[in-house]
Amino acid sequence: MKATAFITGATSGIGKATAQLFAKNNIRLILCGRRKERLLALEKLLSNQTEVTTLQFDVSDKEAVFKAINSLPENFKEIDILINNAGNAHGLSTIQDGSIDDWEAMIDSNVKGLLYVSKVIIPKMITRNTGFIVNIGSIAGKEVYPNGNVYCASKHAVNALNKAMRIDLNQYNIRVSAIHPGAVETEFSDVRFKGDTVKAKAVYAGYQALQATDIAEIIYFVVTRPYHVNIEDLIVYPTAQASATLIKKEAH
Ligand code: NDP
Ligand code: 8X3
Repeated sequence: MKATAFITGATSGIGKATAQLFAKNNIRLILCGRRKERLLALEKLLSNQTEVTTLQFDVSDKEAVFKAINSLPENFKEIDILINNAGNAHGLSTIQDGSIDDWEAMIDSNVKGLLYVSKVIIPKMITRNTGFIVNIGSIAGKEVYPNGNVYCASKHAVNALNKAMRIDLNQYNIRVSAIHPGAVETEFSDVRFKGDTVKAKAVYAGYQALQATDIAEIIYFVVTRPYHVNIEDLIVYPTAQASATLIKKEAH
């Protein structure tokens, strides 16, 4: 039977690459994000491979999340796979210098947004006694690095919620997995550095960073294991990376 996947943060990076790979493999898609034009362009691109619908909402807007998901057309209501991917870092500062607006943006999207989306979709999975939730964490959810404070805290929360979901949903045959990437070359650093492209580019200079497609392939592998197999937690680094803060870079 054809599976249906709900992907948050599908307009860019890891979410977009996952949507493209899922479409190629005939998975029905619900694509979410705030940028409507990108959603529509992706829908157009992938519609010749699979059925696609889009939902434009901000994950941190509780009412918008509930309204959007409850408005899904009948043929998209049975969600088999939820990819909780939407999120970003905002800023890179010491705790004493950090911006409260940045802190709130990270907690509201990376933690509360993930919870809101899950809160709507999990009951539907429970009713059907089946489902798969993939939470996109980060190495920042396993380690804390200088100036990463609140982003790291938000991803530590994702790590905890991933474990909590697996425990609480165990009795309903719902699989729960987390993937924790190291450095992936996406729009992530453009957002973190608020459009400062010099700083953003420097993050990925001097080594081969992971690409969004690398993570998409791993997500696809995880969700296509036989039903009795649950890959519960994966850290994925570029080869040049050995910890959150240690990346072997060539001089350039
Ligand atoms: P991108 O910036 O390329 O993509 C982020 C996606 O999240 C976009 O589609 C964006 O869509 C969506 N998004 C962000 N905030 C919101 C919001 N408030 N409401 C709805 N959608 C939102 O970054 P990545 O692809 O790299 O990031 C994807 C996930 O991977 C994030 O959770 C990130 O923390 C995590 N990650 C990234 C790593 C990296 O090095 N790149 C490493 C480890 C984890 P839109 O703007 O259209 O709303
Ligand atoms: C993104 C990777 O190391 O910048 O989550 O936190 S890192």
